[in-house]
Amino acid sequence: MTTEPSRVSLIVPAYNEQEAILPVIDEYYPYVDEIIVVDDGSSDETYMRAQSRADEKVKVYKHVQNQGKVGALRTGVSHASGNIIVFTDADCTYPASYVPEMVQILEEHKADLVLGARLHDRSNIPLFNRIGNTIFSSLAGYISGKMIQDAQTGYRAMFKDMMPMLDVAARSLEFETKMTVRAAKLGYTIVEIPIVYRERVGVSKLHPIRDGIRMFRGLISIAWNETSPLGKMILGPSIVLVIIGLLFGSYSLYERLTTYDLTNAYFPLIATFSILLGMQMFSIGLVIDYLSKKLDRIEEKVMALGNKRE
Ligand SMILES: Nc1nc2c(ncn2[C@@H]2O[C@H](COP(=O)(O)OP(=O)(O)OP(=O)(O)O)[C@@H](O)[C@H]2O)c(=O)[nH]1
Ligand SMILES: [Mg+2]
Repeated sequence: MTTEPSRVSLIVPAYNEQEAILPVIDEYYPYVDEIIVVDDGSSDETYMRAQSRADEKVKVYKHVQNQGKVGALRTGVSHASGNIIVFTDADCTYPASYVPEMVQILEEHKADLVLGARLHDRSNIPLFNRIGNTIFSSLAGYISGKMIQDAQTGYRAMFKDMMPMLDVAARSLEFETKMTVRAAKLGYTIVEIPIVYRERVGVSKLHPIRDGIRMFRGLISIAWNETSPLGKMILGPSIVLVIIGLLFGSYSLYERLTTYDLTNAYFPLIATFSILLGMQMFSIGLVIDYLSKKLDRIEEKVMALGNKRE
């Protein structure tokens, strides 16, 4: 893709992170070519403290009003001059020492998206978040058909020109999960490198329930939006069939348990038939969706090769 020498821009969204922002800047300083801190309308000293480190390498921007993490990341990317961008949190959780490995993987074109997967020292992720992380990563893996161990990590690297393809509609912390699933569904290569996750400095901005619900809704919407039209034509009716089967089935079961009788002897039959047919169609839909995505990717690659030759 790119032959120019790499220039690495680090994007650091920061919302009320006065305790952690300077250690984060200092830790990443030797590893990157540019650090872009985006203060997201903090009410503490985050901006002032970050500004005290501003130089030709460290650039600090400010949102007058809080826009959420995604807004801060987008502002950061829009100011980035590097061809490679790395996202990290402003809370000292992600060690900077993994940047060279992430960059190398991108430069060698072994991945389109590199994730710092929090697989070591998971005790530093609060228990509730750890459970959520496991559930959402498995769901993300299932939806995208790829094995993903940490879909939510905020530590990630990509070529800047990938950003339009991987930017997803999101307001908050569901952004990362949606981006990972989108990348996987579109057939981009994701490489996860296991990282140590340190204990957070300062107060967490994560609301497990609110952000969990958003993440779940985000996954459902991305699962549907990124499904090919042909896949949707088969998956849509198959889901309806399973729901119809479940309704007939539960009605019959309820009747059998309460009145010890069945008003309609065909209901259990309809239930079994609908569920089985629905599940068969669902599997076919998944296979068709996978194949059409693969064909799209091959077409994209052939077109890119053709453009290069011209
Ligand atoms: N949640 C949140 N984070 C923001 C916002 N704006 C910027 N951020 C930054 O986004 C990063 C992610 O927030 P965290 O609180 O670390 O969320 P997390 O990493 O999922 O949870 P922890 O494990 O507690 O760190 C931090 O660097 C925040 O300072 C915002 O409006 N809301
Ligand atoms: Mg964090």
